[in-house]
Amino acid sequence: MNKIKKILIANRGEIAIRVMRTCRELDIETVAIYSEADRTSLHVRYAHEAYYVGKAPSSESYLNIEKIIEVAKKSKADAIHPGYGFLSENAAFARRCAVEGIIFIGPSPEVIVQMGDKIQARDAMIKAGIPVVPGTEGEIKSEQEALEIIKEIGLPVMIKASAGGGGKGMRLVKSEADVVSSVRAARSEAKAAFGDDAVYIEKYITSPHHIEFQILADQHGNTVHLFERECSVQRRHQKMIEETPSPLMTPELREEMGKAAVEAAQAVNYVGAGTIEFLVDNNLNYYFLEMNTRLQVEHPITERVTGIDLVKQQIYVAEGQQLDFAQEDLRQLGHAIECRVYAEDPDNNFMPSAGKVYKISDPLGLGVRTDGYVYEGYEIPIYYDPMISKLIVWGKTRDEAIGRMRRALYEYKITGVKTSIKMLERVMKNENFIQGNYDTHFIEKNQEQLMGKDHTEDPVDMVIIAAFIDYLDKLSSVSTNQKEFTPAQSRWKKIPYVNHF
Ligand code: MV4
Repeated sequence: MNKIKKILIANRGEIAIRVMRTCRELDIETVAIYSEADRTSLHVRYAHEAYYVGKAPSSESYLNIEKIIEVAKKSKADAIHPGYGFLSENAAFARRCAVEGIIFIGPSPEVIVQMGDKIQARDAMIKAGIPVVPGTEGEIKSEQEALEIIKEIGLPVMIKASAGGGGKGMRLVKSEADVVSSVRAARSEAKAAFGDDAVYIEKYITSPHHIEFQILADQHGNTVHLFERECSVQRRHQKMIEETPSPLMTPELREEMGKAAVEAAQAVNYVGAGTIEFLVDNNLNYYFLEMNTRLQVEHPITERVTGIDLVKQQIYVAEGQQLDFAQEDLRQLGHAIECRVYAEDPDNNFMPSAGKVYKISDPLGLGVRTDGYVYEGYEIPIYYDPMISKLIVWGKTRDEAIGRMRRALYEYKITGVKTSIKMLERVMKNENFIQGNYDTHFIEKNQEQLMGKDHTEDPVDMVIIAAFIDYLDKLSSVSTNQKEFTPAQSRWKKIPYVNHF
């Protein structure tokens, strides 16, 4: 067994810091890489060492395999953690690490290739007896074949690009007249986007839930699942909120889907942390959708209810250690919810809101975790993902978790850039969400309330904004002249100032 002493984190932002936090706990040295746009990023300051790898565009920095390998060798890192996005599901990178004798903290290049190709993934699951959405076996070779399949399974159907995933290169077909043109359009879109025009067809599942299972497998054949994450609150294939347990789940279904997830992983000899995505329909039928061969953005909710540090497990597995727990040792304790905070302007079609963060005040208190990376004075680069932090709360029950999330979102203050915090607060107050009555169409179905078009919050907002401006005034008087600072009586609340000290 090979103890890892130094890890290069081939990523930026919150996930780079998240990985380094565990490294520090394990007394593992950390190596950061950074682009031109990230010289002042927090992950650079958090690491033991940091190396410049190229210009701001990811293609020249965080995707620059040659440069990253060069830095790994120069810094004598034993392993590379790819985080999510960037090179995390790049088989060529995983292979290159192996060639250079560097441990890639993730699964084998072979399984990355296999699961990256959605037709291969689907076929592997059919062979393993895992339920998949009714549809084609293999790719469709002609428009004639497409029409035949549709006769069998019925309309509507989804045409999906084999090289796609996460909603890219998908087309919904509702009428027979559109089949031929949709197959052609999907093909040329896939060819342009991925250089691969293979497509397949699935029956369209109406209003499904997106429920995924976390799995963990070591190099010795032990595989466990760490239960589900409900990820149905999404807009345009971008997740906004995740929770575990899923409000839809029953103990029986959980056991069955958990078993299926473990079998799916074992069928492809999976090693490491991975996620099996399922669609679940209204009758609680479940279907394998995709497998993600990386650590996911939403992993903290699983960590919170199971008590397992997934990054630590990834490192142990990469070292060749055996999992030191079995399936029957694992429990889901209480309820966890994650809200993703994006630097986006909901009033301007969710355009990224780049710019300088003026004030940021993270929520604290019982059951609250934030995974972020921005600080006061930090300029959010335009080149990367607009997600600036994740707020994760825990409660003994779902109701307690929702109340705690509502409270934590209230405490979360970010000025200088627009964020999704307000909209997240509206979800926490949405009656359907509170009832657990939602699926993948939640955002569309609750558009009016979630966009604040009903104006019910406006008077409350005025008071809160005014109080916050008052607070900012006081802060600036602290920084400009310490001596003159006397806490003024609040202009907004008729409570006299009391000095408790
Ligand atoms: C589907 C589907 C309905 N039927 N496949 C979207 C992301 C990609 N991973 C697969 N997606 C879907 N595939 C069939 N056969 C509906 C979706 C879908 C969706 C899935 C999960 C979460 C949100 C979604 C929003 C719209 C559509």
